[in-house]
Amino acid sequence: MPRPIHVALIGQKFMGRAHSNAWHQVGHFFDGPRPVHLHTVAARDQGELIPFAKRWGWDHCSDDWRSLASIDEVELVDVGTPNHLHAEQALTMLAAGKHVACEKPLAGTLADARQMRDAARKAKSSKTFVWFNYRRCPAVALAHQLVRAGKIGSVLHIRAQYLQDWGGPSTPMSWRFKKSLAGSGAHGDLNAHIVDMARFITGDEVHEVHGAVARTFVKERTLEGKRGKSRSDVDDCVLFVASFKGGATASFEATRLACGNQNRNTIEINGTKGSVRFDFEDMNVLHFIGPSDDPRTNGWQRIMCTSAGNHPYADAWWPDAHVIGYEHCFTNMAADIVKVLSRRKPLVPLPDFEDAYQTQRVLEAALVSARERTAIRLSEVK
Ligand code: NAI
Ligand code: SOE
Repeated sequence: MPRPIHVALIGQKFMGRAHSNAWHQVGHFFDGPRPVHLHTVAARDQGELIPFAKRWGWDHCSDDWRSLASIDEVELVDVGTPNHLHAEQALTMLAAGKHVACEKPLAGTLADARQMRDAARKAKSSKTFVWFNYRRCPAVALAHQLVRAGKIGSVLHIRAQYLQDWGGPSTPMSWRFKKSLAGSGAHGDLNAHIVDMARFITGDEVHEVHGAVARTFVKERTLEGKRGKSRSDVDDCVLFVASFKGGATASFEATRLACGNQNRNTIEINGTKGSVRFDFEDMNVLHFIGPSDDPRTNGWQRIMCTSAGNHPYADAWWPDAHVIGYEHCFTNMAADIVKVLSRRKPLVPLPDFEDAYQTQRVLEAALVSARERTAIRLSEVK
């Protein structure tokens, strides 16, 4: 019987549930090289911890996340807390010799992200992972495979948008609207995902941000429990245009105020021979157009990415067109993490701290570009 991977988790709300589900389900759906054991969950609210641990199958719980560092059995610590905590928690766990899987964005600030990248470089026996979960939508993983195999030729244009609409004035204050806790608003939250997807699918890196605009439309928000108001000091939207080293032009837009768009994470990539297009709100589908011999039938193909043997991760799930959802991408990622911790290759590349640091540099370049109303070369962002 292979040695189990004992996992500990910090955070027990939105991502706490998504990650608990992934660690719980991975052994049910994937023939992983090692089983996963849900060892300990840590978070702030002691009252909620015991019922949470029981519900999701964690053996232990703690209101002191630092205590995880001294549990010898624990091999991997999974960080699902607000952005300002990522650096301290990851650094502590790396120093204790743990592997770390951290939520995105890597950190709230470039300085924190750099520290995390440096610590990961030093901790040679530890692996790091960042939960850019959309890489593991089968359609996005397929786009990566097709583009890397040259099926659309050389990449010319990347057009990515992440549009949400939950951030109106009636949404109360939370850590997501505080710069000191989140780092930025829609930008770090949503542009982080689409910058990662663009880099992942094309394999190319941003060379320059040519211009950017950031806006905060809702400047103060009601405190939970209606105890007055507090200033919202993050962006509600950030748009920027960029070019990649290979020459492609790119546009990115993230907003929390695009009425009618609830989780519209979309990317279209046009190459010299074809294009791919993905929309998370129809996440099982990849649109593809490639060269055709017959102009009469030339047009976009709508590919249902659920066919075992043909589409990434499809073997683990259901028969053709028995579609999967949001949570499955986290389980797909957990399966790849288990592979890497067993010295096997993930199905498609996993982002580590080094990789997520490159995304963070792009985010920083866009923020500086918006603030200074100027173009920023990535080589200027260290
Ligand atoms: P949340 O507010 O729902 O949960 C945060 C959790 O952190 C809570 O359990 C809270 O108790 C815990 N926490 C806060 N301060 C703490 C402290 N000092 N010590 C220990 N625990 C503490 O936040 P959510 O939505 O789960 O976001 C967490 C992270 O996940 C963020 O970095 C966010 O950007 C990322 N995220 C990623 C998503 C993805 O698609 N990959 C989706 C949603 C969030
Ligand atoms: C909220 O905007 C949020 O939960 C983000 O934090 C996630 O990263 C995104 O995937 C979904 O929306």
